[in-house]
Amino acid sequence: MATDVLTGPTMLGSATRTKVYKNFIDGEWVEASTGETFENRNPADTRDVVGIFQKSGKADVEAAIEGAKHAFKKWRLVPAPRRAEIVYRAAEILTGNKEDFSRDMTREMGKILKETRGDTQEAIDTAYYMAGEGRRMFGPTTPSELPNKFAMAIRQPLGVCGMITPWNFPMAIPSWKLLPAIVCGNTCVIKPAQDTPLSTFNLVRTLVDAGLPKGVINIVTGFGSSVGGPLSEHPDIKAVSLTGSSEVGRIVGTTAAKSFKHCSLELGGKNPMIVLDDANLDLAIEGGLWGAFGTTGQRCTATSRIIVQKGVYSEFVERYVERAKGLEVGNGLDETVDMGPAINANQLKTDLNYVEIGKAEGARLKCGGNRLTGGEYANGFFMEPTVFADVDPKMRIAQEEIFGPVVSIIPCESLEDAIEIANGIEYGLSSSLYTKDVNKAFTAMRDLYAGITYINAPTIGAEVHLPFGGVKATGNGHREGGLGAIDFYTEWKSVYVDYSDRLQKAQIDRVD
Ligand code: UN1
Repeated sequence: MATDVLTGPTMLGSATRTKVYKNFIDGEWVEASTGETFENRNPADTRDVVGIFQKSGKADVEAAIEGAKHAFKKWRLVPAPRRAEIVYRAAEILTGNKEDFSRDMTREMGKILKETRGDTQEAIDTAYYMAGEGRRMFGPTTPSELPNKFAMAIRQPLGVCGMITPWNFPMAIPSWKLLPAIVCGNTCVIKPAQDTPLSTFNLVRTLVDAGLPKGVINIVTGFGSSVGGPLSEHPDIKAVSLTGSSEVGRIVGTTAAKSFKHCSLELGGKNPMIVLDDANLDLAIEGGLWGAFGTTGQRCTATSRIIVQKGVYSEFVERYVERAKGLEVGNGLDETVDMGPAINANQLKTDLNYVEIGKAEGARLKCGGNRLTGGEYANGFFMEPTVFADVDPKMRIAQEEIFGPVVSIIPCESLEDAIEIANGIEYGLSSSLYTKDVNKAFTAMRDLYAGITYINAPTIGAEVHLPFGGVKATGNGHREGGLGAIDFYTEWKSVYVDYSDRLQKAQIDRVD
Protein backbone atom coordinates (compact mmCIF):
# COMPACT_ATOMS: atom_id res chain seq x y z
CA MET A 1 0.00 0.00 0.00
CA ALA A 2 1.27 3.47 -0.87
CA THR A 3 0.64 4.64 2.69
CA ASP A 4 3.07 2.14 4.06
CA VAL A 5 5.83 3.26 1.74
CA LEU A 6 5.24 6.90 2.43
CA THR A 7 4.77 6.83 6.15
CA GLY A 8 7.19 4.04 6.75
CA PRO A 9 4.85 2.76 9.44
CA THR A 10 5.94 0.36 12.08
CA MET A 11 3.40 -2.28 12.93
CA LEU A 12 3.12 -2.77 16.65
CA GLY A 13 2.74 -6.54 16.68
CA SER A 14 0.62 -8.45 14.20
CA ALA A 15 -2.35 -8.63 16.58
CA THR A 16 -2.93 -4.88 16.78
CA ARG A 17 -1.24 -3.80 13.53
CA THR A 18 -1.36 -0.21 14.70
CA LYS A 19 0.48 2.04 12.31
CA VAL A 20 3.06 4.51 13.51
CA TYR A 21 2.95 7.72 11.50
CA LYS A 22 6.04 9.86 11.35
CA ASN A 23 6.39 13.56 10.71
CA PHE A 24 6.76 14.54 7.06
CA ILE A 25 9.71 16.89 6.75
CA ASP A 26 11.41 17.88 3.51
CA GLY A 27 9.99 14.83 1.76
CA GLU A 28 11.15 12.35 4.42
CA TRP A 29 9.14 10.50 7.07
CA VAL A 30 10.98 11.15 10.32
CA GLU A 31 10.50 10.50 14.00
CA ALA A 32 10.09 13.40 16.42
CA SER A 33 13.24 14.66 18.11
CA THR A 34 11.55 14.10 21.47
CA GLY A 35 11.35 10.34 20.90
CA GLU A 36 7.75 10.55 22.13
CA THR A 37 4.47 9.59 20.46
CA PHE A 38 0.75 9.84 21.16
CA GLU A 39 -2.23 7.70 20.25
CA ASN A 40 -5.11 8.66 17.99
CA ARG A 41 -8.13 6.76 19.32
CA ASN A 42 -11.62 6.36 17.91
CA PRO A 43 -14.03 8.47 20.01
CA ALA A 44 -16.86 6.01 19.32
CA ASP A 45 -14.79 3.13 20.71
CA THR A 46 -11.62 4.07 22.51
CA ARG A 47 -10.33 0.49 22.31
CA ASP A 48 -9.72 1.17 18.63
CA VAL A 49 -6.33 2.85 18.11
CA VAL A 50 -6.40 4.55 14.72
CA GLY A 51 -2.68 5.28 14.69
CA ILE A 52 0.36 6.33 16.68
CA PHE A 53 1.65 9.81 15.88
CA GLN A 54 4.76 11.81 16.75
CA LYS A 55 4.64 14.06 19.79
CA SER A 56 6.91 16.69 18.31
CA GLY A 57 8.77 19.60 19.83
CA LYS A 58 10.37 22.86 18.79
CA ALA A 59 13.32 21.18 17.03
CA ASP A 60 10.93 19.33 14.70
CA VAL A 61 9.11 22.57 13.88
CA GLU A 62 12.46 24.19 13.10
CA ALA A 63 13.53 21.31 10.85
CA ALA A 64 10.21 21.50 8.98
CA ILE A 65 10.54 25.25 8.51
CA GLU A 66 14.09 24.75 7.20
CA GLY A 67 12.79 22.21 4.66
CA ALA A 68 9.97 24.52 3.63
CA LYS A 69 12.35 27.50 3.27
CA HIS A 70 14.59 25.49 1.02
CA ALA A 71 11.68 24.23 -1.10
CA PHE A 72 10.31 27.77 -1.45
CA LYS A 73 13.33 28.83 -3.52
CA LYS A 74 12.25 26.56 -6.37
CA TRP A 75 8.49 26.31 -5.81
CA ARG A 76 7.89 30.06 -6.09
CA LEU A 77 9.37 29.92 -9.60
CA VAL A 78 7.13 27.10 -10.83
CA PRO A 79 4.43 28.79 -12.96
CA ALA A 80 1.15 29.01 -11.06
CA PRO A 81 -0.79 27.02 -13.70
CA ARG A 82 1.75 24.17 -13.29
CA ARG A 83 1.44 24.30 -9.52
CA ALA A 84 -2.31 24.20 -9.94
CA GLU A 85 -2.13 21.11 -12.16
CA ILE A 86 -0.71 19.15 -9.23
CA VAL A 87 -3.67 20.28 -7.14
CA TYR A 88 -6.04 19.28 -9.94
CA ARG A 89 -4.48 15.81 -10.11
CA ALA A 90 -4.81 15.54 -6.33
CA ALA A 91 -8.55 16.25 -6.69
CA GLU A 92 -8.82 13.32 -9.09
CA ILE A 93 -6.93 10.97 -6.77
CA LEU A 94 -8.94 12.13 -3.75
CA THR A 95 -12.14 11.36 -5.63
CA GLY A 96 -10.90 7.81 -6.17
CA ASN A 97 -10.06 7.41 -2.48
CA LYS A 98 -13.09 9.26 -1.13
CA GLU A 99 -14.67 6.26 0.56
CA ASP A 100 -11.50 5.02 2.25
CA PHE A 101 -10.50 8.47 3.46
CA SER A 102 -14.02 9.14 4.74
CA ARG A 103 -13.98 5.89 6.70
CA ASP A 104 -10.60 6.79 8.20
CA MET A 105 -12.07 10.15 9.15
CA THR A 106 -15.13 8.67 10.85
CA ARG A 107 -12.83 6.38 12.80
CA GLU A 108 -10.62 9.18 14.04
CA MET A 109 -13.20 11.93 14.44
CA GLY A 110 -16.51 10.17 15.09
CA LYS A 111 -18.86 12.06 12.78
CA ILE A 112 -21.13 9.90 10.65
CA LEU A 113 -20.05 8.60 7.27
CA LYS A 114 -22.44 10.83 5.32
CA GLU A 115 -20.70 13.79 6.88
CA THR A 116 -17.14 12.57 6.48
CA ARG A 117 -17.92 11.92 2.82
CA GLY A 118 -19.03 15.55 2.72
CA ASP A 119 -15.80 16.62 4.41
CA THR A 120 -13.65 14.75 1.89
CA GLN A 121 -15.83 16.16 -0.89
CA GLU A 122 -15.18 19.65 0.44
CA ALA A 123 -11.44 19.05 0.06
CA ILE A 124 -12.08 17.81 -3.50
CA ASP A 125 -14.17 20.91 -4.27
CA THR A 126 -11.45 23.15 -2.83
CA ALA A 127 -8.84 21.39 -4.95
CA TYR A 128 -10.79 21.87 -8.20
CA TYR A 129 -11.58 25.46 -7.32
CA MET A 130 -8.02 26.36 -6.34
CA ALA A 131 -6.64 24.54 -9.39
CA GLY A 132 -8.72 26.97 -11.45
CA GLU A 133 -7.36 29.94 -9.53
CA GLY A 134 -3.85 28.94 -10.65
CA ARG A 135 -4.83 30.13 -14.12
CA ARG A 136 -6.30 33.37 -12.86
CA MET A 137 -4.45 35.14 -10.04
CA PHE A 138 -5.51 38.33 -11.76
CA GLY A 139 -3.98 41.63 -10.82
CA PRO A 140 -4.96 45.02 -12.20
CA THR A 141 -3.13 46.39 -15.22
CA THR A 142 -4.01 50.03 -15.35
CA PRO A 143 -3.08 53.15 -17.35
CA SER A 144 -0.23 55.13 -15.88
CA GLU A 145 -0.77 58.82 -15.25
CA LEU A 146 2.45 59.50 -17.19
CA PRO A 147 3.20 58.98 -20.88
CA ASN A 148 5.23 55.97 -21.96
CA LYS A 149 4.88 54.27 -18.65
CA PHE A 150 3.24 50.92 -17.89
CA ALA A 151 1.59 50.07 -14.56
CA MET A 152 0.36 46.80 -13.11
CA ALA A 153 0.06 44.93 -9.84
CA ILE A 154 1.14 41.31 -9.45
CA ARG A 155 0.64 38.79 -6.69
CA GLN A 156 3.69 37.40 -4.94
CA PRO A 157 3.89 34.44 -2.56
CA LEU A 158 4.83 35.13 1.04
CA GLY A 159 7.25 32.31 1.82
CA VAL A 160 6.73 29.67 4.49
CA CYS A 161 3.20 29.54 5.95
CA GLY A 162 2.18 27.81 9.18
CA MET A 163 -1.23 26.13 9.51
CA ILE A 164 -2.88 25.05 12.73
CA THR A 165 -6.04 23.08 12.04
CA PRO A 166 -8.96 21.77 14.13
CA TRP A 167 -10.41 18.29 14.53
CA ASN A 168 -13.98 18.95 13.41
CA PHE A 169 -13.28 19.18 9.66
CA PRO A 170 -10.12 17.07 9.52
CA MET A 171 -9.62 17.22 5.75
CA ALA A 172 -11.75 20.12 4.52
CA ILE A 173 -10.13 22.75 6.74
CA PRO A 174 -6.52 21.71 6.02
CA SER A 175 -7.47 21.87 2.32
CA TRP A 176 -8.86 25.42 2.72
CA LYS A 177 -5.44 26.48 3.96
CA LEU A 178 -2.89 24.30 2.17
CA LEU A 179 -4.31 24.38 -1.35
CA PRO A 180 -4.55 28.14 -1.90
CA ALA A 181 -1.17 28.54 -0.16
CA ILE A 182 0.65 26.21 -2.53
CA VAL A 183 -1.15 27.38 -5.66
CA CYS A 184 0.05 30.89 -4.77
CA GLY A 185 3.64 29.59 -4.56
CA ASN A 186 4.13 29.33 -0.80
CA THR A 187 5.45 26.36 1.12
CA CYS A 188 3.83 25.11 4.30
CA VAL A 189 4.23 23.55 7.70
CA ILE A 190 0.99 22.15 9.08
CA LYS A 191 0.17 21.05 12.61
CA PRO A 192 -3.05 19.04 12.42
CA ALA A 193 -5.24 18.66 15.52
CA GLN A 194 -3.92 15.90 17.76
CA ASP A 195 -7.34 14.21 17.71
CA THR A 196 -7.49 13.86 13.93
CA PRO A 197 -4.06 13.89 12.25
CA LEU A 198 -4.69 10.95 9.90
CA SER A 199 -6.94 12.91 7.53
CA THR A 200 -4.18 15.49 7.03
CA PHE A 201 -1.79 12.64 6.20
CA ASN A 202 -4.31 11.32 3.66
CA LEU A 203 -4.60 14.75 2.04
CA VAL A 204 -0.86 15.45 1.92
CA ARG A 205 -0.05 11.93 0.77
CA THR A 206 -2.48 12.50 -2.10
CA LEU A 207 -0.71 15.72 -3.07
CA VAL A 208 2.62 13.89 -3.01
CA ASP A 209 1.15 11.15 -5.23
CA ALA A 210 -0.02 13.93 -7.55
CA GLY A 211 3.55 15.19 -7.91
CA LEU A 212 4.10 17.73 -5.13
CA PRO A 213 7.86 18.32 -4.78
CA LYS A 214 9.57 17.62 -1.47
CA GLY A 215 9.48 20.25 1.22
CA VAL A 216 6.48 22.12 -0.23
CA ILE A 217 4.20 20.74 2.52
CA ASN A 218 5.58 19.48 5.83
CA ILE A 219 3.56 17.86 8.61
CA VAL A 220 4.56 18.13 12.26
CA THR A 221 2.16 16.44 14.67
CA GLY A 222 1.84 17.16 18.36
CA PHE A 223 0.26 19.53 20.83
CA GLY A 224 -0.48 23.23 20.82
CA SER A 225 2.15 24.45 23.24
CA SER A 226 5.04 22.42 21.84
CA VAL A 227 4.24 22.64 18.10
CA GLY A 228 1.64 25.38 17.52
CA GLY A 229 3.49 27.85 19.76
CA PRO A 230 6.92 27.53 18.08
CA LEU A 231 5.21 27.61 14.67
CA SER A 232 3.41 30.89 15.30
CA GLU A 233 6.52 32.44 16.88
CA HIS A 234 9.17 31.53 14.33
CA PRO A 235 10.60 34.51 12.42
CA ASP A 236 10.79 32.54 9.16
CA ILE A 237 7.06 31.83 9.18
CA LYS A 238 5.49 34.60 7.13
CA ALA A 239 1.83 33.73 7.65
CA VAL A 240 -0.11 31.80 10.24
CA SER A 241 -3.58 30.46 9.67
CA LEU A 242 -5.49 29.07 12.62
CA THR A 243 -8.95 27.59 12.93
CA GLY A 244 -9.72 27.05 16.60
CA SER A 245 -11.18 28.63 19.71
CA SER A 246 -11.22 32.39 20.33
CA GLU A 247 -9.04 31.71 23.36
CA VAL A 248 -6.26 30.11 21.30
CA GLY A 249 -6.82 32.70 18.57
CA ARG A 250 -5.99 35.47 20.98
CA ILE A 251 -2.67 33.80 21.86
CA VAL A 252 -1.70 32.98 18.26
CA GLY A 253 -2.76 36.43 17.02
CA THR A 254 -0.73 38.20 19.69
CA THR A 255 2.32 36.03 19.04
CA ALA A 256 2.13 36.46 15.26
CA ALA A 257 1.74 40.23 15.55
CA LYS A 258 5.15 40.55 17.20
CA SER A 259 6.89 39.60 13.96
CA PHE A 260 4.29 41.22 11.66
CA LYS A 261 3.13 37.94 10.16
CA HIS A 262 -0.01 37.68 8.13
CA CYS A 263 -2.41 36.01 10.50
CA SER A 264 -5.81 34.54 9.69
CA LEU A 265 -7.96 33.54 12.64
CA GLU A 266 -11.14 31.54 12.22
CA LEU A 267 -12.64 31.21 15.68
CA GLY A 268 -15.79 30.55 17.66
CA GLY A 269 -19.47 30.94 16.85
CA LYS A 270 -22.88 30.95 18.55
CA ASN A 271 -25.00 30.85 15.46
CA PRO A 272 -28.64 31.89 15.49
CA MET A 273 -31.42 30.49 13.35
CA ILE A 274 -34.54 32.66 13.34
CA VAL A 275 -37.95 31.10 12.66
CA LEU A 276 -40.73 33.61 11.93
CA ASP A 277 -44.47 32.96 12.18
CA ASP A 278 -44.83 32.66 8.41
CA ALA A 279 -42.00 30.11 8.01
CA ASN A 280 -42.43 26.68 6.49
CA LEU A 281 -42.24 24.87 9.86
CA ASP A 282 -41.47 21.43 8.42
CA LEU A 283 -38.46 22.90 6.67
CA ALA A 284 -37.37 24.89 9.71
CA ILE A 285 -37.56 21.84 11.99
CA GLU A 286 -35.61 19.73 9.53
CA GLY A 287 -33.01 22.46 9.12
CA GLY A 288 -32.77 23.13 12.84
CA LEU A 289 -32.10 19.47 13.60
CA TRP A 290 -29.43 19.24 10.95
CA GLY A 291 -27.85 22.53 11.99
CA ALA A 292 -27.77 21.72 15.70
CA PHE A 293 -26.97 18.01 15.76
CA GLY A 294 -25.00 17.52 12.53
CA THR A 295 -21.34 16.82 13.46
CA THR A 296 -22.69 16.37 17.02
CA GLY A 297 -22.94 20.16 17.20
CA GLN A 298 -19.16 20.39 16.78
CA ARG A 299 -19.05 22.98 14.01
CA CYS A 300 -18.05 26.61 14.35
CA THR A 301 -21.17 27.18 12.25
CA ALA A 302 -23.47 24.88 14.28
CA THR A 303 -26.99 26.14 14.90
CA SER A 304 -26.72 26.64 18.64
CA ARG A 305 -29.57 29.13 19.15
CA ILE A 306 -33.01 28.86 17.58
CA ILE A 307 -34.97 32.09 17.95
CA VAL A 308 -38.67 31.43 17.33
CA GLN A 309 -41.50 33.96 16.95
CA LYS A 310 -44.29 33.61 19.50
CA GLY A 311 -47.07 32.62 17.03
CA VAL A 312 -45.35 29.30 16.21
CA TYR A 313 -43.18 28.94 19.31
CA SER A 314 -45.10 26.20 21.13
CA GLU A 315 -45.69 24.13 18.03
CA PHE A 316 -42.07 24.47 16.96
CA VAL A 317 -40.71 23.45 20.36
CA GLU A 318 -43.00 20.45 20.66
CA ARG A 319 -42.35 19.12 17.18
CA TYR A 320 -38.62 19.87 17.29
CA VAL A 321 -38.15 18.08 20.61
CA GLU A 322 -40.07 15.02 19.37
CA ARG A 323 -37.76 14.78 16.39
CA ALA A 324 -34.61 15.36 18.48
CA LYS A 325 -35.62 12.49 20.77
CA GLY A 326 -35.87 10.21 17.73
CA LEU A 327 -32.32 10.82 16.50
CA GLU A 328 -30.19 7.69 16.46
CA VAL A 329 -26.91 8.13 18.31
CA GLY A 330 -24.05 5.71 17.76
CA ASN A 331 -20.93 4.77 15.89
CA GLY A 332 -20.74 6.87 12.72
CA LEU A 333 -19.57 3.87 10.68
CA ASP A 334 -23.10 2.48 11.04
CA GLU A 335 -25.10 4.00 8.16
CA THR A 336 -28.32 4.11 10.21
CA VAL A 337 -26.85 6.44 12.84
CA ASP A 338 -27.73 10.17 12.82
CA MET A 339 -25.24 11.49 15.35
CA GLY A 340 -21.81 10.30 16.48
CA PRO A 341 -19.89 10.87 19.73
CA ALA A 342 -18.13 13.92 21.11
CA ILE A 343 -14.52 14.10 19.99
CA ASN A 344 -12.98 13.33 23.37
CA ALA A 345 -13.55 13.08 27.12
CA ASN A 346 -12.88 16.78 27.67
CA GLN A 347 -15.40 17.93 25.10
CA LEU A 348 -18.03 15.58 26.53
CA LYS A 349 -17.34 16.96 30.00
CA THR A 350 -17.80 20.51 28.69
CA ASP A 351 -21.10 19.55 27.01
CA LEU A 352 -22.46 17.91 30.17
CA ASN A 353 -21.28 20.82 32.27
CA TYR A 354 -23.28 23.22 30.08
CA VAL A 355 -26.37 21.10 30.70
CA GLU A 356 -25.92 21.75 34.42
CA ILE A 357 -25.32 25.45 33.78
CA GLY A 358 -28.51 25.66 31.69
CA LYS A 359 -30.57 23.92 34.38
CA ALA A 360 -29.15 26.15 37.10
CA GLU A 361 -29.93 29.24 35.02
CA GLY A 362 -33.57 28.19 34.85
CA ALA A 363 -33.83 27.15 31.20
CA ARG A 364 -36.30 24.33 30.52
CA LEU A 365 -34.52 21.07 29.62
CA LYS A 366 -36.89 19.53 27.07
CA CYS A 367 -34.87 16.48 26.14
CA GLY A 368 -31.46 14.90 26.48
CA GLY A 369 -28.79 16.14 28.82
CA ASN A 370 -27.31 12.77 29.69
CA ARG A 371 -24.25 10.82 28.76
CA LEU A 372 -25.12 7.54 27.00
CA THR A 373 -23.51 4.55 28.63
CA GLY A 374 -23.47 0.77 28.43
CA GLY A 375 -23.83 -1.52 25.42
CA GLU A 376 -22.66 0.07 22.18
CA TYR A 377 -21.94 3.29 24.11
CA ALA A 378 -19.69 1.70 26.73
CA ASN A 379 -16.38 2.74 25.20
CA GLY A 380 -17.25 6.04 23.54
CA PHE A 381 -18.05 9.67 24.35
CA PHE A 382 -21.76 9.61 23.55
CA MET A 383 -24.42 12.03 24.69
CA GLU A 384 -28.12 12.53 24.00
CA PRO A 385 -29.21 15.31 21.67
CA THR A 386 -30.13 18.05 24.12
CA VAL A 387 -32.73 20.80 23.75
CA PHE A 388 -33.33 23.68 26.14
CA ALA A 389 -36.45 25.82 25.64
CA ASP A 390 -37.55 29.16 27.15
CA VAL A 391 -33.95 30.25 27.16
CA ASP A 392 -33.23 33.86 28.05
CA PRO A 393 -30.83 35.44 25.54
CA LYS A 394 -28.55 36.54 28.38
CA MET A 395 -28.06 33.07 29.83
CA ARG A 396 -24.63 31.51 29.45
CA ILE A 397 -26.07 28.66 27.35
CA ALA A 398 -27.31 31.32 24.92
CA GLN A 399 -24.05 33.29 24.91
CA GLU A 400 -21.13 30.86 25.07
CA GLU A 401 -19.90 28.46 22.44
CA ILE A 402 -20.52 24.90 23.69
CA PHE A 403 -19.38 22.91 20.62
CA GLY A 404 -21.66 20.01 21.42
CA PRO A 405 -25.20 18.71 20.80
CA VAL A 406 -26.89 21.28 23.03
CA VAL A 407 -29.28 23.78 21.46
CA SER A 408 -31.09 26.72 23.07
CA ILE A 409 -34.54 27.74 21.87
CA ILE A 410 -35.32 31.38 22.59
CA PRO A 411 -38.77 32.99 22.13
CA CYS A 412 -39.06 36.34 20.33
CA GLU A 413 -41.76 38.89 19.48
CA SER A 414 -40.85 40.06 15.98
CA LEU A 415 -38.13 40.09 13.33
CA GLU A 416 -36.60 43.20 14.91
CA ASP A 417 -36.55 41.52 18.31
CA ALA A 418 -35.05 38.36 16.78
CA ILE A 419 -32.28 40.31 15.07
CA GLU A 420 -31.42 42.08 18.28
CA ILE A 421 -31.17 38.75 20.10
CA ALA A 422 -29.22 37.22 17.21
CA ASN A 423 -26.68 40.04 17.24
CA GLY A 424 -26.45 40.23 21.02
CA ILE A 425 -23.48 37.92 21.40
CA GLU A 426 -19.71 38.07 21.27
CA TYR A 427 -19.45 36.09 18.01
CA GLY A 428 -20.56 36.63 14.42
CA LEU A 429 -19.93 33.64 12.18
CA SER A 430 -23.13 32.26 10.69
CA SER A 431 -26.83 33.12 10.94
CA SER A 432 -30.10 32.12 9.33
CA LEU A 433 -33.71 33.11 8.85
CA TYR A 434 -36.79 31.07 7.92
CA THR A 435 -39.54 33.14 6.34
CA LYS A 436 -41.63 33.35 3.17
CA ASP A 437 -41.61 37.14 3.24
CA VAL A 438 -39.02 38.55 0.86
CA ASN A 439 -38.98 41.92 2.61
CA LYS A 440 -38.11 40.29 5.91
CA ALA A 441 -35.47 38.13 4.24
CA PHE A 442 -33.72 41.17 2.78
CA THR A 443 -33.96 43.06 6.06
CA ALA A 444 -32.25 40.15 7.83
CA MET A 445 -29.60 39.86 5.10
CA ARG A 446 -28.75 43.47 5.81
CA ASP A 447 -29.06 43.54 9.60
CA LEU A 448 -27.75 40.20 10.87
CA TYR A 449 -24.21 41.03 11.90
CA ALA A 450 -22.35 37.88 10.84
CA GLY A 451 -20.02 36.63 8.11
CA ILE A 452 -22.67 34.31 6.66
CA THR A 453 -26.48 34.51 6.44
CA TYR A 454 -28.68 31.72 5.11
CA ILE A 455 -32.31 32.22 4.09
CA ASN A 456 -34.52 29.16 4.54
CA ALA A 457 -31.55 26.95 5.41
CA PRO A 458 -29.77 26.34 8.72
CA THR A 459 -26.47 27.96 9.67
CA ILE A 460 -24.28 25.24 8.13
CA GLY A 461 -23.47 24.28 4.56
CA ALA A 462 -20.99 26.86 3.27
CA GLU A 463 -19.55 26.36 -0.24
CA VAL A 464 -15.83 26.63 -0.88
CA HIS A 465 -15.81 29.33 -3.55
CA LEU A 466 -17.50 31.94 -1.34
CA PRO A 467 -15.86 33.79 1.54
CA PHE A 468 -15.99 31.88 4.84
CA GLY A 469 -15.41 33.65 8.13
CA GLY A 470 -16.97 35.95 10.65
CA VAL A 471 -17.04 39.21 12.51
CA LYS A 472 -16.41 40.20 16.13
CA ALA A 473 -14.74 37.48 18.25
CA THR A 474 -15.07 35.00 15.37
CA GLY A 475 -12.02 36.30 13.58
CA ASN A 476 -9.68 39.07 12.59
CA GLY A 477 -11.15 40.15 9.30
CA HIS A 478 -9.78 37.50 6.94
CA ARG A 479 -11.84 35.02 4.96
CA GLU A 480 -11.10 31.49 3.88
CA GLY A 481 -12.57 30.03 0.71
CA GLY A 482 -13.13 32.13 -2.36
CA LEU A 483 -10.73 34.84 -3.42
CA GLY A 484 -10.11 35.85 0.20
CA ALA A 485 -7.78 32.87 0.48
CA ILE A 486 -5.77 34.02 -2.52
CA ASP A 487 -5.56 37.48 -0.96
CA PHE A 488 -4.32 36.04 2.32
CA TYR A 489 -1.57 33.90 0.79
CA THR A 490 -0.15 36.62 -1.47
CA GLU A 491 1.30 40.09 -1.20
CA TRP A 492 0.63 42.70 -3.83
CA LYS A 493 3.55 44.16 -5.72
CA SER A 494 2.96 47.18 -7.93
CA VAL A 495 5.25 47.29 -10.96
CA TYR A 496 5.97 50.40 -13.03
CA VAL A 497 7.88 50.19 -16.32
CA ASP A 498 9.04 53.52 -17.69
CA TYR A 499 9.86 53.37 -21.42
CA SER A 500 10.06 57.14 -21.99
CA ASP A 501 13.86 57.21 -21.74
CA ARG A 502 13.72 60.23 -19.47
CA LEU A 503 13.28 60.82 -15.79
CA GLN A 504 9.58 61.18 -15.03
CA LYS A 505 8.68 62.22 -11.53
CA ALA A 506 5.05 61.19 -11.23
CA GLN A 507 3.02 63.72 -9.22
CA ILE A 508 5.81 66.30 -9.45
CA ASP A 509 5.61 66.39 -13.24
CA ARG A 510 2.06 67.61 -13.11
CA VAL A 511 1.68 71.28 -14.19
CA ASP A 512 -1.85 72.72 -14.14
C1 UN1 B 1 -17.16 24.65 10.60
O1 UN1 B 1 -18.27 25.05 10.89
O2 UN1 B 1 -16.36 24.37 11.50
O3 UN1 B 1 -20.33 25.33 6.30
C2 UN1 B 1 -16.77 24.44 9.18
C3 UN1 B 1 -20.20 24.16 6.64
C4 UN1 B 1 -18.96 23.40 6.21
C5 UN1 B 1 -17.75 23.91 6.92
C6 UN1 B 1 -17.99 24.17 8.37
N1 UN1 B 1 -18.82 23.52 4.79
O4 UN1 B 1 -21.05 23.60 7.29
